Amino acid sequence: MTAMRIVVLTGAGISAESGVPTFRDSDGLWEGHRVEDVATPEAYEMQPGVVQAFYDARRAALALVHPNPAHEALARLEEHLGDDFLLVTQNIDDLHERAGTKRLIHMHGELKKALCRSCGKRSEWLGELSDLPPCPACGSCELRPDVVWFGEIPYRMQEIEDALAEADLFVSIGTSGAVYPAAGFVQVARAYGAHTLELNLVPSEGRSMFHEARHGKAGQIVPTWVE
Ligand code: BV8
Repeated sequence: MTAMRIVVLTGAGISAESGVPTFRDSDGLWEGHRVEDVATPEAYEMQPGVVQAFYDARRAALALVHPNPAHEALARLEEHLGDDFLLVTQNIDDLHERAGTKRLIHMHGELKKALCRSCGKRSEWLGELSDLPPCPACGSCELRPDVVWFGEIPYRMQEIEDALAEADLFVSIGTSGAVYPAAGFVQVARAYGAHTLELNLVPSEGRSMFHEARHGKAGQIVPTWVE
């Protein structure tokens, strides 16, 4: 019997107990803006200051937070499973990396990275977006936050779809199931015969698509599930 192949999807709820605010628990508003209105290329063109402030505030807050037992339990699971484990996160924080996760796909990008619109290269960027430097790779002044906005194509979708097709188990943790294509992964995994499990504070919008669900705080139910 080959080992169980597991694909885990995480959303903002896994970082909530670390002190990273989720998108829709604070009735989906960030300083009066809906994330769908701020996290878009149009918003970045029309009101770059608002979008830069949105990301600068979140990047600054990263320095104050730490991985919680849910992030740590997933890193232990990967140690046990090795290549039979893949973690896909919608989150742009670095808490999974800091907990030790290696086999990780940031499908919506990373807060600590900048992307060059001219040469496509990524660079580490921890400063304020209002004073982005020239691109270290090509010298152009075309850097933008390396995040996937609404209307843009998530990263590494082919790798994700290939992993979902091979998975024996798909586990969704801390996501409202409000944003596609991530919210549709459970249906893909199910179609290929995987067992599907939701671990979330409350039933998500996609709850009915999962074979099984456990509800509670990720910091408690994820370590219990992993053990
Ligand atoms: C695309 C950017 C084409 C970085 C984000 C109409 C119908 C269907 C779809 C669409 C539509 N109109 C437009 C679309 C497509 C659109 C979309 O889905 N819109 C939604 C609003 C309807 N999607 C796109 O545009 C995507 N691109 O579709 O391209 C394509 C597709 C496939 C292949 C090729 C081309 C791009 C979407 C990416 C947008 N960028 N982020 C950033 O700023 O962070 S999305 C943003 O929302 C974050 O990434 C976040 O991860 C994501 C989802 O939110 P959640 O993580 O789920 O967080 P949320 O607050 O919602 O929920 C938290 C959950 O945790 C809750 O359930 C809560 O109960 C739980 N919780 C709280 N505390 C705890 C907890 N659980 C456990 N323990 C706790 N302590």
